[in-house]
Amino acid sequence: MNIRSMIILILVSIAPNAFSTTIGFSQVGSESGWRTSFSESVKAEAAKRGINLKFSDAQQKQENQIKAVRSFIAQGVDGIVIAPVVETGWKPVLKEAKRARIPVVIVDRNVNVKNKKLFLTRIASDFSEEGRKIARWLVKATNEKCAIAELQGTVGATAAIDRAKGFNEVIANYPDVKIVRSQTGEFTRTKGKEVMESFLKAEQGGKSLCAVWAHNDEMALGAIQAIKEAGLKPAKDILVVSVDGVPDYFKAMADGEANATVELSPHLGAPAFDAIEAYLKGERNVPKLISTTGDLFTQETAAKEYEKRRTN
Ligand code: GZL
Repeated sequence: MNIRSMIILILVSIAPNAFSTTIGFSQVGSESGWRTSFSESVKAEAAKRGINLKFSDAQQKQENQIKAVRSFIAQGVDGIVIAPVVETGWKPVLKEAKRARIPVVIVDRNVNVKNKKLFLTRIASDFSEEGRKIARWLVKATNEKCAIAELQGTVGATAAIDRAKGFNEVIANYPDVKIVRSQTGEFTRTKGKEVMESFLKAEQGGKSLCAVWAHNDEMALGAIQAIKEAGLKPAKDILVVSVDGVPDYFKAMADGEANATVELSPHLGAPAFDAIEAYLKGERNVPKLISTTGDLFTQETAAKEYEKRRTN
């Protein structure tokens, strides 16, 4: 081994991070099982690639995300990944990253900026298509007649906006399929249960409800609890449909307490890191959207699918 290789070897052993790619990741929080899986998947992928990952949990607050991104810029990271909590308010900090010549990848929810050059690409599911898929299943399952209670996701979040858009686009063709109650459950189980309790009270103890449509499994699992505590059978007296495909929800479907979900892949780290690594190697033709839309799952295959996904 020559002197130069020995010096590099010694330097890498003393300061390994100095030679690996450093990426800052601003994550929304840990509000749902899906979000936790997403964070774990990104951290595992970074470790597999030897990426020095700086992870920031914003606890669902955009101001924390913006602070984290500014800190990544100040540290001179090689790339930034943002999972934006809401769509608006991103232009200033994205311009700062652009000025610092740091590539930014948006994952999952979107940012509402006119200048698409402010980020490298976005890796996400087509949330509207998720809404359309679940609406088509519900219309068929109820012979085109259903009074629906809707648990919306976080106000201003792309997933909430677009899932509602897709769902409503389909049910608009069926006059007897209607949303009769709608409120945000903030994508959490606790709030989902609380809001479902209020819906049940307002709808003759749930007797006038045909289904609950939750923008994510976490809220649906809270709604299932509320339906059971009201003395009704979830997935029978009141159908339960949702999005995410987390293991707990597959278990609920296998137990006959939920009806359907559209799976949302939490594995967004690999395509995000691919895009940044390609950019750092000089690639400039990264597509503006890399789509990861999932399939619809129902009770028929839930037990088998749960076995594949359960962690313990
Ligand atoms: C959708 C994502 C949503 C999940 C929820 O891609 O933004 O955020 O559906 C999570 O579980 O809170």
